Amino acid sequence: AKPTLAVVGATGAVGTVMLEILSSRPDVWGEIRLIASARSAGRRLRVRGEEVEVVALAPEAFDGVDVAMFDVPDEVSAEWAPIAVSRGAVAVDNSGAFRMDPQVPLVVPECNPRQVAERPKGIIANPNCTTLSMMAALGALHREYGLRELVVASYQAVSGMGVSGPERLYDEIEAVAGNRTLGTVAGDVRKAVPDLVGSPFPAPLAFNVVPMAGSLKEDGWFSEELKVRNESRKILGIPDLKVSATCVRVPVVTTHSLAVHATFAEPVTVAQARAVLDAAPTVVVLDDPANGVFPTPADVVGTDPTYVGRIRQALDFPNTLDMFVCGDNLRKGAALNTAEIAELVAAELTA
Ligand code: 2RA
Repeated sequence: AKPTLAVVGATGAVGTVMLEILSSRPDVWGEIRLIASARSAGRRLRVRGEEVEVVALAPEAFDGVDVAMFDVPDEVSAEWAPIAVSRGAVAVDNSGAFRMDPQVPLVVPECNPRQVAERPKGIIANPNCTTLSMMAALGALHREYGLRELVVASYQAVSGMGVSGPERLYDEIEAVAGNRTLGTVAGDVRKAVPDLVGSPFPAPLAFNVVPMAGSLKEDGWFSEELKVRNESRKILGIPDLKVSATCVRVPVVTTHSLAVHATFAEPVTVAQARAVLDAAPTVVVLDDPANGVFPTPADVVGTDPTYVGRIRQALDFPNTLDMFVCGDNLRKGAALNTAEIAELVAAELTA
């Protein structure tokens, strides 16, 4: 029989995209059970062309479930993924709760698919969308040239913060629309947007960029920046990879971008890098700037590949490439990668 899948957090930003993805991929699942907080229980959502009633998160909700995907806050995953496992499910978790646990694999199918089977806790973690948005491309280059150092600046979309991000950005843009003098005097945008109290952004994002993503940790680093470092090392299996990241929120609804400065053990030309990336099945090279060809979030949102453009050999750094990478943070950055991991587990369970 086909395995039973539970989607926990079915009504959230990633959960919504997950239902679209499950409706369009080859169908490996028997029952798909939708689980959410008690507040959302009873809602009916469409998946695979059928309406399915959302059930409340409870231990019994996992009975008979083979694979349970979690798209919920860290503390909810920390509590409930082990409960799902105790009821017999394999948990695929998209929160930060287990990513750095040495007994939990952190999987990107393009980089380390076999680690899906190494799950002593019955839990497999899905990376943070910022790291994940560049992993297919970096994994392919690492296999050929040996990645040694990674310096990135992110340009992160607001849907990475959940549904409150786009809601606030649309409100701010409505508030500033049509005012053709805004952005010319310090503080004018701050006055024009709705009160920041209650905003998910720490500063206005309309006509602005904000160099804060996630929460503030030690020594001035934000959690998103530390995730890029820790998770890149774990996924690529390079514990001593040198990484430095600056994560910035930009007024984009969906699709994260990264300016990547990557140093390799071996020399690598632009032509060689293009050939490697072209051969990577889930990477698309868009790199002909003379003809206006380069990736932008607005042009790739809603699609699955990792897009790479502006590939250059760094002028002053040996063995180093600079490039610009875009990936839909809700698809490959979250729901799609989780679905791909779950499908690897399903294949194993039905083998
Ligand atoms: C963000 N990477 O963009 C985070 C979401 N997990 O906020």
